[in-house]
Amino acid sequence: MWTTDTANAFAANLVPDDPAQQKVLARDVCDAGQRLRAHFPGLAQQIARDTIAHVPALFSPEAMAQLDEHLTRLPGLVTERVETKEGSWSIDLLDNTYTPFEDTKPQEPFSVLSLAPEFVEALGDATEFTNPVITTRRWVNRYGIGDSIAPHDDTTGDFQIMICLSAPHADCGGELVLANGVSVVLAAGDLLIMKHASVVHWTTPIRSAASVDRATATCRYHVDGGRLPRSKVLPHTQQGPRSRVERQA
Ligand SMILES: O=C(O)CCC(=O)C(=O)O
Repeated sequence: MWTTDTANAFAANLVPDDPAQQKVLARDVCDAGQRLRAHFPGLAQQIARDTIAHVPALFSPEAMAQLDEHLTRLPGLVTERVETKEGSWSIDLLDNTYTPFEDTKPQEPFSVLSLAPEFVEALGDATEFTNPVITTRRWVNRYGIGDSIAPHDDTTGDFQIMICLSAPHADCGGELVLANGVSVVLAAGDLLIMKHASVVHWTTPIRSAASVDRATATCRYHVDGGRLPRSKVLPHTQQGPRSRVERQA
């Protein structure tokens, strides 16, 4: 799923000055790739049924903490704060340039993994997109206490992944809820594959008891002939309540 070259590039990018740590991280990525490959037939079925597929504990929480810290310290990082009545969160823009896929050079470790051709090809197969990926967009969503992403329908992009970098305990909010009745609580190290473009989705607010913020690194893939930019925010009143507890009441 990830070649040795990709795994080495990830590690070299994350800890350039620590060859011993690079070896450990590169081996972890290769192992994760092998486990992921074994899961793929089942993941394709999950996506067809639920529009998303969840791979718990693909990476170690320790590696994710390192990656998270690395991504927050990227030079020149641009952060957008989105404040709406229905939800507020922050977006660290990793690459918003919509450069053609074949010309996109990963500038940080998350992009090394998410742009690896072998991985992108497997994602295309699992989500049943036969046209080639022509461009991507990458960012990190960050949710502090009280934050949540407002209900929205991704009107752009064809498939997407999220790697959870950090998440509070499952009791502390941050659940991703889809209007098709599917929901998922991510933990640091989990991978989510999404073909949910037409499904409204949101997250539940992070509770004050949370000891860490929630952060999800995202890569959205656009295929040839697919859907290019723009996404709209919808009111909770239209698309469902903010929290699962309220939803069940
Ligand atoms: O962080 C999440 O779980 C959801 C992110 C999301 O819905 C999006 O970026 O469109």
